[in-house]
Parts: sequence; C-alpha cells; structure tokens
Amino acid sequence: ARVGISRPHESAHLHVAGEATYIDDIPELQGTLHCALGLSPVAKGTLKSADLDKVKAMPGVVAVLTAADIPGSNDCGSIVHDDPILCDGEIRYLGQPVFAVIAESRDQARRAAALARQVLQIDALPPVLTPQQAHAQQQYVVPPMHLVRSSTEGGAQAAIAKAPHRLQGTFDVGGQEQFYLEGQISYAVPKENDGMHVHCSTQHPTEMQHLVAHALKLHAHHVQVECRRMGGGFGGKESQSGLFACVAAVAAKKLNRPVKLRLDRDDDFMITGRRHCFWYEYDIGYDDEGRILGAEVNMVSRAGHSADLSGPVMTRALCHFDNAYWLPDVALHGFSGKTNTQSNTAFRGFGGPQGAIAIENILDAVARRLGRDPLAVRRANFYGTTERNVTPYEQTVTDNIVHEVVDQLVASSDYTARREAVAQFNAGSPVLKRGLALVPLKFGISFNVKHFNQAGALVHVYNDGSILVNHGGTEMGQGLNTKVAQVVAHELGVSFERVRVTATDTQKVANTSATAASTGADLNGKAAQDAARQIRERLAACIAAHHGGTAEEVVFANDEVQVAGRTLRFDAVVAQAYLDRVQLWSDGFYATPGLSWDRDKMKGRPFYYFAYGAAVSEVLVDTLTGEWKLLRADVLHDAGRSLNPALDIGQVEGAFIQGMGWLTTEELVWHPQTGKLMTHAPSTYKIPTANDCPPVFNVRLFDGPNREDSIHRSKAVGEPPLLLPFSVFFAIRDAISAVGGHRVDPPLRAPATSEAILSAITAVKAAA
Ligand code: MTE
Ligand code: LUZ
Ligand code: MOS
Repeated sequence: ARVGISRPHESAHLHVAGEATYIDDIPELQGTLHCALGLSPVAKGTLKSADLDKVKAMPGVVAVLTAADIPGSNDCGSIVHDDPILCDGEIRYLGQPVFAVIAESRDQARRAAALARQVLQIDALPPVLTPQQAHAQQQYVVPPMHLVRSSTEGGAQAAIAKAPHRLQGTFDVGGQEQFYLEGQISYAVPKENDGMHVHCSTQHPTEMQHLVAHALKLHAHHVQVECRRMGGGFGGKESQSGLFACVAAVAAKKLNRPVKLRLDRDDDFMITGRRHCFWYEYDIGYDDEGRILGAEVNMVSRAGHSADLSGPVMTRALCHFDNAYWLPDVALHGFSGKTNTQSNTAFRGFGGPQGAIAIENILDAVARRLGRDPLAVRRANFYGTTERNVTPYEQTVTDNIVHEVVDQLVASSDYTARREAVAQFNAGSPVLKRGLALVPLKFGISFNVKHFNQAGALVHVYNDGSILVNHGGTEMGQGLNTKVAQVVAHELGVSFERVRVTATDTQKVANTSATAASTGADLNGKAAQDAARQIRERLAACIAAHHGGTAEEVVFANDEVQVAGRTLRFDAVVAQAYLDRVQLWSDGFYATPGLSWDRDKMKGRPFYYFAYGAAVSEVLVDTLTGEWKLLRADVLHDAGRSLNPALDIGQVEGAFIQGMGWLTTEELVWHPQTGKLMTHAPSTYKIPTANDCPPVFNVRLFDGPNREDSIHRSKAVGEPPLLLPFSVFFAIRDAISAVGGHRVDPPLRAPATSEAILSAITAVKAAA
C-alpha cells in the first residue's frame, strides 16, 4: 500500500536545503520591473488630489499607475464585487493602495511609493473601527443572517424563559494575522497576442485568472496563472492574492515588460485582511445539569471595508456554534460589521473557530455557576448517536464519535487524577495557580458554497513508465501533493518515487476551486484517483489481451503487474500499451455527493461529514504578573483512516500551536483615533515560537475510518485541529477561576494576553 503510511513531504529535502522554488526564486527575465504600492495614510475620507509627478520624478521610476490605468474593471472582490484594486476616490482604510509605482529596482519602487504620505491630499472623516460601532450604525458588508431552530413553542426565547437558570453576557475574541512566511507576491510576464502569464503565490489560481482577465479586459483563455508552492497561505491567499496579481498584470500589460510585486512584511499587514475578530451577546437558558435548553446569540464580526469572504465566514461561524453539542432551541444572528480596516478574510477554520468558542465559553461559564466540572457539563450536552443528533441547520449527525474520542483522551491523559492534583496544588499555592481543561471539537467538512466542492486532475504515464500528476489543488506546506502522489501510486501499484507532481497551472486543469475548507486531499485525491483508475483499466485490458485472463483479474502492485500467472514489470506493460496505441494519460473529476444548502433558510446538508477531536491542556499561571506556561497538552484527533499519519500529525501540531497563538499572544491593535494598525510587524505582533511548545505534547490520531466514502476513508485535517487549543484558553480560565475559589466566573477575553489575564484576575479578586 502507498496510502496509510507515513512518508516525508514530497519537497521536504528541498525545503530544508533552501532549494524549493518560491515565486521570488524564479530567475528574473531580462527587463523585469518592480512594483510597490502607495498607501493611504488616512482611514476614511475622500481623495482630493495626488501630486504623482513628484513620485514619477524619483530615481528609477518608470511609471506611476492609478485606477484610471486599469483597462477593465477596477475590482478584485471575490464573490461580492465591492473591492477596488486601486483607490477609486473613496478612502476606505489606512493602508489602502492608492497608486502603484513601477521602477527599475524594488528599492527604488519602495522609496518612491513611500511618498504617499506627502503627495496624497485627503478630506478625512472619522473612521468606524470596531464591530460594536458598525453594529450600532447597522453598517454591514452583507445582509444579517439568521439561523433559527425551534423545538419549543415560542422558540429560543420561550425555552430560555422556561429554563431553571439563565445566563446573559458578552464575549470578545480577537482576530489573527496569517503570518505566512512567504509574503504576498506576483510576477506577471506579458506573452504574445494579449497573453499574460502570472506566477502568483495563491491558494486559488482560477480566481486569480478571472480577476486578472477582468482587470485587463481579456478572457480567461488569455491569462495563465501558475503556482508551484506557497510559503504558507493559511487562508490569507484564498482571495487576497488578487489585488497583487491584478496590479502586477496591469503594469506588465501597460509597459509590456515583466513586473514583480513582492510585499514588504509591514505592507502585507497594512494592506491585507486576516481572521475576523468577533463580539458576542448571548442569552442562555439551562438546567441543573448544565444542559443548554435555549440560546439566543448575536455574533458581530469585524469584516473590514469590503465583503471579501465575510459572508461565508459568518455562515460557517453560525454553523459551528453547536460544536459537539445538541441545542434544541436556538436563534443565532450573524452581523458582518463594515469597518474602516483591512478587509478580513479566510483564516484556518474560516469562522468555525469563532462560532465554536462562543458555546465553549458559555458552557464553561455555566459549569462555574453550577459548581460542576466543565467536562461534566460538556458531556451532558454532547450530540447523541441516534437521538439528539440533528444540528440547528437540520443536518443529521450520523458519524458522531465524540464520546469515544473524549473517553479515550480522558483515560490516556489521566484527566481525572490530574484534576485532583491541580486542585491540591492550588489549595497550597496562593500565587501560582494551575488550570486544566478538556475541550472537544466537531468540524464540518465541505465548502459551505456547494458548487465549490468539485475538482479535476490530469495524470500522464510516459512511455518510460514514469508518471506526472497535475491537479487543481495548491501546495502551501500542508502536504497535499504528497497525498495526491500517494493516491496515484497506490492506484497504479507503483512506488511513490515514480510519481512527480507539478505546479498548479490554470492551463492544465480548468475551473478549479480554492484549496481551502480543508478539502484539498478529499477533492483532488478523488479526482486523481479517477484519472489513475482509468489508465489502470486501459493497461489491464491491454495486457490481458496479450497474456489471457480478464482485465479485472490483473493486479498492479510493487511496480509489477500480475496477469494470467505471469509477473511483468510495470514499465514493460506501459511500453507494450504504448505500442498498442493505448491512451496513457487521463483526466479525472470529482464532485462531493449528497450536499444541499438553502442559503436563505440556512438549512440543509452543507457538510459531507464531520471531523472530531479533543485536547486536554494544563497551564501554570502567575497571578501577580499574568504570565503563564503550557505545561502539557494531550491531543486525540480524528483524521479518519489517515492517508499519511506523519503529515497529519504535523498538521495537528501546527494547528494547535497556531490556534494557541490566536487565543493567547497575538493581539491586533488599531489606533482608536487614526485607525492605524499599530501591530504591523513581529516586534509588536507576537506569534508563537518553538519555545512556546509544551514540554509534554502527546499527539495521537484516533483510529477509525471515515463513515462516508471519502478518499481511502480518510478525513480532512487542515483546519479542524485549530480548535484544539481552546483547551489552553479554558485551562487559563480555570486557573483564574481558582483565584476566586471557583465561585466567580472569570471575565476573560481572547486573546488571553498577560494583560487580559491580570485584568480577569483583578475582577475575580474584587468579586470573591
Ligand atoms: N498547513 C501549512 N503548512 N500551511 C498552510 O498554509 N493552511 C491551512 C491548512 N494547513 C496551511 C496548512 C488551511 S487554512 C487549509 S484550508 C488547509 O491547510 C488547506 O489544505 P488542504 O485542504 O489540502 O488540507
Ligand atoms: N466556505 C468554506 C467557503 O467553508 N470555506 C472556505 O474556505 C470558503 N471559501 C470561499 C467560499 N466559501
Ligand atoms: Mo483555509 S481558511 O479554508 O484556506
């Protein structure tokens, strides 16, 4: 078997040797020019004038372009078309690109672009910066959404009113910068007869192709977009690589020279959006066991100046408020607040984490009020397997394994004994407090936009027996190409080394979806399998015709082919098939079955299946300084029958630490008057480092196949584990709760920075 086994990432040896080619490593063509963007120094207003002659006079500058230079539409919006490439007169956020400088060198372009602060005359208006402000003004980027399920007469409010206990409150969760190591970059090369070839670091080459074609007033067939790999995407290159692809292409077209646009890290922070911060208002009814009987929740996100993917992000947030819990009566309302900030976008989890952390925070608060272990309250609310198993959006949960996952993790992590030990430690330790928390997850797999759930692939078997695979997915470090190559090798019964995967290219597979929603291997793996299966069947028919027996009896394994009692080399079979004029290449296609979604009612089956997992974290908090440490984390995660356990464990570990950063150290601060993002570099924006990994980090995969017919019964693994570090946040909350003898519910916001921890401790002490 070539699937189900651990093997290194197909480019690992190139990554570690610095030999993997990223866009900036492509040798530059003669005549290449460099681009930098002039950014608005004001968050909201009207552009009055721009003295661009001053910019043009700078050394090395070849041209300065504005919106007027775009031959087609000045729009790089994805889904909703409300996103100008360059400012059209209305200033929407501080950092918005207003003009593009094209110069002989990158340094010259950047120096000239930096004149933006001096040459732009803007009539400034006060900006709207927070989700609360936008909500108060009913200013949204997409219409409000409502997900309602009523089991009780009168719905959620009636259920809350009747419930034995009631909890009302608010909660704040911050945004997060993707911080891909390779920043946004595009290199556009004009081709003959109106052609344009764009090398772009993007999760979505097809979308880039469309945006560039529209901007240049060309057709899709004029534009080729190619990406061998990204140095990380994390959702940040799903739609937002578009602006840079368009600017580079517009400049290349206008000047008829190759143009490269590579952002500086600070500019990347100032221009592009990130994970949406959320603000919640909730009203909950619950019983003595902590079971949630009714929930009415407002979720308000900071969408930024345009829609981008904020609508689908909010849909996923609303569809993940249930997490692993059955909620009979809910009324959930999603508001995507329009603010004068960068346009927020996809980030690992795509609103799912923001939806699920709200119910987790509520359950934690309910447990504190009842004086019960939060794990007991969580368990009391779990989805059942045959009843209590319909989600608020009316999808039946048929694959629930949350009970098994949690039971196994409770045992392997020694949860019960450690809960005791933590209590004992805290009883004797007035300053340092320990905290422990176990949090489960359930995450829906499929794009919540149905037609995105399709993929194509192209497999070539050359007549020397070597194999080349191309598919619509993109490689961003997650190991997609490795998994797809494994699937093809398995299907043709050949060694992994025989299969080579090439760059994603819009001229090879057309009309692809973003590599997103964790569906890369599910979709492209199936499409590549389909292509490989067709070639195998043709080879089998050919070789059976020579040696006897039926095509169905031919076995492909270990680079050999068994037919009618003989064993032939795979190469020899391929060579024979070529002589027989058998087609040795094939396309393949896949569309996820069984999906349905009514956008207006927010009901249907948006997900093919669910991925599950759970984590236990133990922390130590210094209650005088707010400093803390993760002492130990235990994870059990469901990747179905993993295609490659080593890659999947890498994804789980990476997502855990990345999610921990979101919930603890990564804080975004916009200046309350000017609207300037103050945390626009690693000096002030703190992502986790190797030192933040816990000294004990036990990560295991749950053993069990996907109940749906996914590729080799595996499950998507890219995003779901981002929810695992909720356990870190709630362990910190548990330690703070210990300060008040667990009699006061800590008002802790995320990220739980040391400042936030101290402020929660102060509040707990005051109330205790
Ligand atoms: N892993 C690495 N190393 N780099 C990335 O950029 N992106 C994540 C996840 N894991 C990412 C990653 C996100 S946001 C998604 S949606 C999935 O990978 C996409 O890839 P997949 O569908 O092939 O899992
Ligand atoms: N839905 C989703 C989407 O669940 N994940 C995504 O990444 C996405 N992207 C675009 C539109 N819908
Ligand atoms: Mo991932 S946020 O779906 O790119």
